Amino acid sequence: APTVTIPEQFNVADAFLDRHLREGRGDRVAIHYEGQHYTHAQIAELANRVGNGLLSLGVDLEQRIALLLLDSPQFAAAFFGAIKMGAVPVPLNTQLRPDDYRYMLNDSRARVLLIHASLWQTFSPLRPELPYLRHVVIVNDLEASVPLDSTTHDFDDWTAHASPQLDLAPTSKDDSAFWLYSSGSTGFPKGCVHLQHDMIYCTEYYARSILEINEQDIMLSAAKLFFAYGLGNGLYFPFSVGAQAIHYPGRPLAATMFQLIERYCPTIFFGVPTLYASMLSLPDVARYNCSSLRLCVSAGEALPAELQQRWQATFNVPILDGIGSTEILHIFISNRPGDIRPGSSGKPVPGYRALLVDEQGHEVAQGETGNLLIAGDSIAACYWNKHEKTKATMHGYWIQTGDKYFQDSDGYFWYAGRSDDMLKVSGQWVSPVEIENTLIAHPAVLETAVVGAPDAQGLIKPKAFVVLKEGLTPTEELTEELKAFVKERLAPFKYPRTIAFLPELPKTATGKIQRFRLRDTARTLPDDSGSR
Ligand code: 3UK
Repeated sequence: APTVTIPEQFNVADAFLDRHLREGRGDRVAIHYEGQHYTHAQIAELANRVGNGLLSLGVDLEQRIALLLLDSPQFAAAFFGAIKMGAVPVPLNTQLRPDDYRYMLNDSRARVLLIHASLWQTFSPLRPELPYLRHVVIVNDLEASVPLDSTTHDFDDWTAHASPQLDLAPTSKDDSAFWLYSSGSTGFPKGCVHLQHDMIYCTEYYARSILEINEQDIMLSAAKLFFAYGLGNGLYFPFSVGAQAIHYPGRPLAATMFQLIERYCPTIFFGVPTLYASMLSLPDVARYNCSSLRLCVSAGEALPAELQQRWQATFNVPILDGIGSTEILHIFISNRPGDIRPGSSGKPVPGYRALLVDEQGHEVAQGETGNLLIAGDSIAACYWNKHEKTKATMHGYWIQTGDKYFQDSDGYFWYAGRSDDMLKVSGQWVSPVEIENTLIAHPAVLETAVVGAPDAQGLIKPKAFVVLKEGLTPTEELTEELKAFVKERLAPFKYPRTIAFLPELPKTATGKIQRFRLRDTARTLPDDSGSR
């Protein structure tokens, strides 16, 4: 395994931008985007302009810059340009609701927001409720034609008026570099504070050691750049070696992914299990030409063995399943090319230590299931302004992942569920409690409990058990109405895919809902069972 030594004074933007210019890679393509391409020199210059633009707005070291951007060259330039001038970019999930944005913008106290025009409608009513936000910069304003003023700027004008030359801010290797928000089962999302050295660590130990990325690679990530997974795949992995990324601003649908693969010939494709399943279920799937791919990667939730085997048999390219987290930044246990155990997460990535412990913190015997702790130097420094959650999760060198695992006799790690109630749905966190709190607001609902239920492919989807108020009977229309009710109020990926009506919920003597009994019910009974 490589050893990574990083100098005390260090700004990671140098490693990802200026180094390629010094080493003669400036004219190589960095990003393919909607039929255009941008070289490493062009992105480095645009990043400098963004950095100078931020300086001109009065942004200082350590101040947060929120990004509500689609995958694009502007995202790349904004992220690296902010880091280069010493500010701290905070990419936000573009699929969330105004309440989520109000919280994250005020919690981070972002001074500037860079937002894509297509998201303006969602954001603009919030602006009076954001006391820390001073400026908004709109990418693609032609689309929204937002009236500009002294605090509302158009990205193209703003960068055109900024100098293309920018000095690196003299940050240390342990300064904050960027944050990513991660949601939990209850309470607000937590800002994971990542440091200047974290991306280098993931690049050296995972991307170089396991994927063997190099400047010949062309990377396509279905996972968006605002996820920790996508940020590595589509941004700092390719920029760490002067390789190429394909950025796609739209929804990562199965057929679209195949079109992008055939059009741009990527060498590595990154997806989540739900996407691989829907790609494989397209009619006549073997007709798609995937011969450019040397590797595929899956993360976000466990990849069922059957999917990995069917993909390998269809396209003759392996999928490497690996587990990562927003806190640890990227993948820390992974299968390897030529060493895949289908259904498992593989073995610890060099640079990371894994430990399985019981509730008392003692290491479990080989083969026993335990709570997974990880040590490694890409772990977030803390959750921003959440001291209790930080202490409960991060213990010195070790972090509690919240996952249960066991190790087989050959050393492969097998996922065995969460220790909280959180669900991973299509690679995104869904909180059952949040869905329950939404459903209970519907006038027909007396009580509800949401659990994860596996679909035909073995992938988990949220399922709601609902007790209706006196005198109401379950109907097909009501089922659809309840789904729509949740969809309107929460981010669209959070709605319950199935709803089962029960006369009452199973409870303990003290009145606590017995979720484990509902989970078993979800596993053994068909979807429409349980109607009274
Ligand atoms: C679950 C997995 C089984 C697990 C992520 C790659 O998913 C990422 O980050 P998140 O913060 O979620 C972390 C949690 O998701 N999980 C992720 N991958 C797997 N479970 N098998 C897997 N392969 O519960 C973990 O704690 O959204 C993935 C790279 C960077 C990431 N941040």
